[in-house]
Amino acid sequence: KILVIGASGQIGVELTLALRKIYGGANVIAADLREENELLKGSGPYVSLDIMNKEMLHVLILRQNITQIYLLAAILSATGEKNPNLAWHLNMQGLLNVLDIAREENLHKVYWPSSIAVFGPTSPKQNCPQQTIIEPTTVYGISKYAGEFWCNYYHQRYGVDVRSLRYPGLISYKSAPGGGTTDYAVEIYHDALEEKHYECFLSENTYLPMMYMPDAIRATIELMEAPQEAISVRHSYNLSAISFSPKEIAASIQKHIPDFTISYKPDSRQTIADSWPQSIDDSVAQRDWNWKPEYDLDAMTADMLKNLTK
Ligand code: VAH
Repeated sequence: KILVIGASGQIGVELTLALRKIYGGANVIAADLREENELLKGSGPYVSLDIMNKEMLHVLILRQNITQIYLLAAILSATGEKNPNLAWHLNMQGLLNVLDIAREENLHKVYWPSSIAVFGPTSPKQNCPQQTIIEPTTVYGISKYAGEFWCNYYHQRYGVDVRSLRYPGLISYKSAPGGGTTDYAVEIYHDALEEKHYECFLSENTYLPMMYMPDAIRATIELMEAPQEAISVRHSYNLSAISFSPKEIAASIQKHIPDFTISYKPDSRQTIADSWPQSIDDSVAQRDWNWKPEYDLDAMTADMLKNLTK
């Protein structure tokens, strides 16, 4: 059975629904500290879980015959800068709790997301490679990079089959984003429909690596279903789809809502965004497990506006 930790979050909701479609609702246990997301209700079992309580997690895994864990619980970049100690503690100890139980109970597989936030101002801005200078400048990025080394360690030393992707900014309509710097690219669609105006907290030419959630969910499942021998990266795979700026996503929206306007009022998140690469080289993921994105900016905009209008 599969356990999804952080199942009520932006990625968790969609990943839980996708896994339940493949493996059956009863075989995917959704867990979160928060209450069950509306979209999950009725689709399978839901349990309350504090990832920091290792004993409770261990009992849950034994009681529910869990063989795979997807750990999505984390504090993201913007929130993390407001609570550095909590972000480090939760992001790090949560992963170590899962990895140690996976080793002890010999679980089949573990999935844990990293992020393009591991890269810092000294990493190449364009086509940032899988291996390069990596000096994160946010607590979130530090915790994700440290986590990558722990994943590699548990694989090398104990044979834990833990797999990871460095997600770009993710855009979705099913559930709200969780306090990241890329959240503007979700808010803008909601405001375009409700106010026909969006005040953006990043400057107009802030290019960032982004991806539509359906692509991110498919990448996760394709990685987890790839044969072990195909996986050459046990830290975390670079993953790429689209890069755009607030100015470009606004133009994409204006093709559907001509009188939509945008204004810019950069805040502290601008510094975080400026520390990240503008585009990512994911040629290793393409080579190892045939990664290929499907949504470009205009296709994402059309699908977001269609589904948010419903
Ligand atoms: C964040 N959405 O903004 C996350 C993601 C690359 C960005 O890690 O923190």
